[in-house]
Amino acid sequence: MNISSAIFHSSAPDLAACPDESLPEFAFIGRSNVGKSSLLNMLAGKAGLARVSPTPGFTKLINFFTVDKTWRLVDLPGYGYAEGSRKHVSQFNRAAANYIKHRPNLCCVFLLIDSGLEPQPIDLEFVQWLASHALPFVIVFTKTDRGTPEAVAANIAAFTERIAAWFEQLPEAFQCSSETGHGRSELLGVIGKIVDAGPAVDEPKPPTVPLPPEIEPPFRMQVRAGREKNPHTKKQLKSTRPW
Ligand SMILES: Nc1nc2c(ncn2[C@@H]2O[C@H](COP(=O)(O)OP(=O)(O)OP(=O)(O)O)[C@@H](O)[C@H]2O)c(=O)[nH]1
Ligand SMILES: [Mg+2]
Repeated sequence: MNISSAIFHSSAPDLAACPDESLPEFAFIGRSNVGKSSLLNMLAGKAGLARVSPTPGFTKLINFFTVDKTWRLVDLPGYGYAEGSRKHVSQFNRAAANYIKHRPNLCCVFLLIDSGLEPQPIDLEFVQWLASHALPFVIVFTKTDRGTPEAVAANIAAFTERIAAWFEQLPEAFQCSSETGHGRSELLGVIGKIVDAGPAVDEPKPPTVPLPPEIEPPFRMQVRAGREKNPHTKKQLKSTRPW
């Protein structure tokens, strides 16, 4: 899949403020700092499209980017970063969760997992939440340029083993590095297949073991309080912001 254009569309503080539902969307979720915004830029082939920062909890809005005028990449705020008042935390958690659960044109969630770390409880919990809601997702192990191939392989194997019991068929998994471009064509292949087929996707297989009925991801998804300087729009959204 070749990309000719990728442009910022808009930012939304909650589901109600999201743009029209006319285009298929592909969203990035994962722990803060796992590399969501970097991966989005790498896939779009445009450095600086989404803002990247070494500071965890940087992306706080739902950011939409239109690609080739036909589909969208969606950068979501991460989870797992503990700072900020509970009010801010809960409001934004709900926005990300609502987007994932209720956005009708969301075709696939890319769940990013840091390949440099052993399985993290919060990531496992998030997989469980996605599975329990039968939400279609693929796993992307990020930052493969950082660790040795042996360490990356060991972490991926350990993660896969931990989640295996929850699925009849494991979600597709990919490895990528936004530094080297590793994994780009594979992930664009996933998107291209869905875009070409139209918005409908196959129903995911139900989990094979009983899962807690309603684990809400707000469990620990947290964002930092304080203003986000939105680099994409000159006009800032005002009253509905959770901070
Ligand atoms: N070496 C390496 N560093 C990466 C890679 N991807 C991201 N990073 C770095 O990791 C840090 C976080 O990247 P972001 O893309 O901002 O992460 P994020 O998941 O969007 O973070 P939040 O918006 O805070 O949730 C930045 O310093 C990036 O340069 C990668 O593939 N390899
Ligand atoms: Mg980000």
